[in-house]
Amino acid sequence: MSRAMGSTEATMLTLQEAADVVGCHYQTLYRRVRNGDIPALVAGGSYRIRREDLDAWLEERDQRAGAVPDRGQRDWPGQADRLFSHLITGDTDAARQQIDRLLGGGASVAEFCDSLFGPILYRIGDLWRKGDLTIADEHRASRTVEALLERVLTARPKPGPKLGSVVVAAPRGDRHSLPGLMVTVGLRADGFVVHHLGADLPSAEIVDMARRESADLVALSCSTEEREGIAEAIAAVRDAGFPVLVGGSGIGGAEAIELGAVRYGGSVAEAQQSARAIVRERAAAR
Ligand code: B12
Repeated sequence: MSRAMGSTEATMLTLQEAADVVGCHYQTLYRRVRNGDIPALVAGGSYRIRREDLDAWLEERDQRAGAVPDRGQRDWPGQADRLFSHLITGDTDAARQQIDRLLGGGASVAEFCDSLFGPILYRIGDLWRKGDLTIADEHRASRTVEALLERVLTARPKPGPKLGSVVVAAPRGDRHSLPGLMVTVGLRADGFVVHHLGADLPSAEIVDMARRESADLVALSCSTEEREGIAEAIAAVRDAGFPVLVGGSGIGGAEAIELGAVRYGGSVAEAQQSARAIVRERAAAR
């Protein structure tokens, strides 16, 4: 595995830049340097870390923690099998350690959602439907996924100017908040300010929040076959002048567009692409 990038080999990083690469807090990285774990130089009164020293330390750390292959070569089905069993046995420590190793290996927020948490929740849903898992099993696993998502988000901050403001919700009658949370985490990691309203939200509340926060778009998640809530929410948000991005396992692209959405996305990666495109299109139209 190779994390070192040829063009950045001679790059000197500040502690904050190095913390961003590692995906940890500044203070954590500072402690590593003070302990002598990561080699650093002092320049102009502050620490500087050579990118190649940081890469070497990361590689060594990953090997100690259990090999995590590079992006693109990662065995997501194998990772999903492992995390599934931690979630089903309630082993939250093992789940957290697995996530931390993947974070150290550079996995993106979209990969976590689309290749790991999403497929596991689908599997849990199927087993639950067949009666092989209880509601309590599902609730425990869902709650752990929520906590792991927070962990992933904290480790992937996106400093700098914000791309825009988004309101995310599941409409009235839809109690699935997790898909919206995944989209929220994905968009925040991409640099959006996101106002996540959770599930079962009346349309008027969604519109009101979009107005108060001068949203650039509203992202609605739909996980059920029930159509009243989503149809009403799309119409209300669109009539109030906000572009609507729709996604989720309960609805397809053609139907979402027919109901008035400007775009549809089937994954967190597509949510990120679509949100960026909507913001660009709005800026160009002004
Ligand atoms: C957890 C869960 C619950 C939890 C929700 C907890 C929570 N905090 O969210 C609770 C217990 C509340 C629940 C309740 C019910 N549930 Co439920 N639930 C699930 C389960 C297991 C996981 C949902 C989830 O988080 N999936 C993972 C996400 C990440 O996948 P996703 O939604 O496809 O999202 C991905 C993409 O679609 C995309 N995306 C999602 N949203 C958006 C939005 C935008 C804008 C974009 C661009 C992209 C995008 O990104 C995501 C990441 O890749 C699913 C199983 C499944 N197949 O999903 C059933 C499931 C959704 N539930 C189902 C059912 C039937 C119910 C109940 C009716 C059961 C009952 N008899 O009471 C109730 C009530 C539903 C209601 N009125 O809302 C069915 C829905 C069938 C259908 N099409 O109608 C499913 C599919 C289970 C099944 N196999 O039958 N559920």
